[in-house]
Amino acid sequence: MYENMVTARQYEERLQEEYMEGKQPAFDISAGPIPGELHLAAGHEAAGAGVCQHLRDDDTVTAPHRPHHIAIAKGVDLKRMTAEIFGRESGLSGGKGGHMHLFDPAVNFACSGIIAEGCPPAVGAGLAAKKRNTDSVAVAFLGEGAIDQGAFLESLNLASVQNLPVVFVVEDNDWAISMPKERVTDVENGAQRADGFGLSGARVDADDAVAVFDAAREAVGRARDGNGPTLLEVQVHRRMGHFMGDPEAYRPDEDKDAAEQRDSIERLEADLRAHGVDDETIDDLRSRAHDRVEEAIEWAKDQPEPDPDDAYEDVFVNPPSGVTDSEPSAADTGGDD
Ligand SMILES: Cc1ncc(C[n+]2csc(CCOP(=O)(O)OP(=O)(O)O)c2C)c(N)n1
Ligand SMILES: [Mg+2]
Repeated sequence: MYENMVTARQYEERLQEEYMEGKQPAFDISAGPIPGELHLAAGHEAAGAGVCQHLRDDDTVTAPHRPHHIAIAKGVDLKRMTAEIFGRESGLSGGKGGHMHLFDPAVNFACSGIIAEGCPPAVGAGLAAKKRNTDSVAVAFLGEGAIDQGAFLESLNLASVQNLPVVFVVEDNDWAISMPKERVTDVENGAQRADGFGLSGARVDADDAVAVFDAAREAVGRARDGNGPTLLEVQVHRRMGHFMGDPEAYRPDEDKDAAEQRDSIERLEADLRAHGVDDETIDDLRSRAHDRVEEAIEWAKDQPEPDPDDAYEDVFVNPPSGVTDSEPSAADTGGDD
């Protein structure tokens, strides 16, 4: 878990450097080697690592717009993920998805920029696992800003009534862009939502990665044993702006300072040391993470850009046989008048 979390943090620190190239002095979001938005997950790492530690490749994970720590913990190919973020041809989706739309069927991972969008597909994956009589599970990660979304609430209900092997993991970082949680949701503990849908609910603090691990073991175990879904809310901290370039004028300094002071990586490191893990082992894990990150970034930057002629490839599904590209007939458009 520690290696996973350090990899995610170091990876994002490097992405941040690459991202800022060419974007200053006035922030130009379209400039540089990574054009477009970039949402970093520093402060969320324990949620991804603690949950995914219990998952196998055949388990499904859907993640939101802040996906890197979860993708890394799920075992998404770091090189191809990086190439995707840099918009290169060898990226997971040929460079057409970017950082919010990573998709890796090898480990059943997908994410989306539409909040709560991952919930229904996770329920679908849970239903498929049940119908196929496998013990695979599905986990949907979402932010606390998405817990009033219909897609989430309907998914809770369906997973519960059908007793599906699904775990919903809400990463509560207290903010949805510039909107503080208490202004939009009238429950302090989002896991209470579980009561209204008849599933198990629990809330843990991600400052303590081991507590996340323990809660996730129970939730994933319940799903794998056929005992139904769980809603797990994990308190995390947003150490950065909502996205790179966010001036965070709305955010009190104390809130940001508090987020920076509670670091789950430092806490886990202290726990490991207290359990006798020595400096050499910690250094080894950190340098393995460092080398992996550097290798992925160097590899990705060396990959070719996509051919502009392929811009429309893989954007829509191929039309079913019998459907052609010809002009619609008068009948299709409702007649001549
Ligand atoms: C359906 C939908 N509505 C609005 C948005 C715009 N949007 C992007 S991120 C975000 C806030 C998300 O907050 P939260 O779910 O708490 O995740 P966090 O960014 O804090 O990790 C919103 C409203 C969106 N992507 N999708
Ligand atoms: Mg949030």
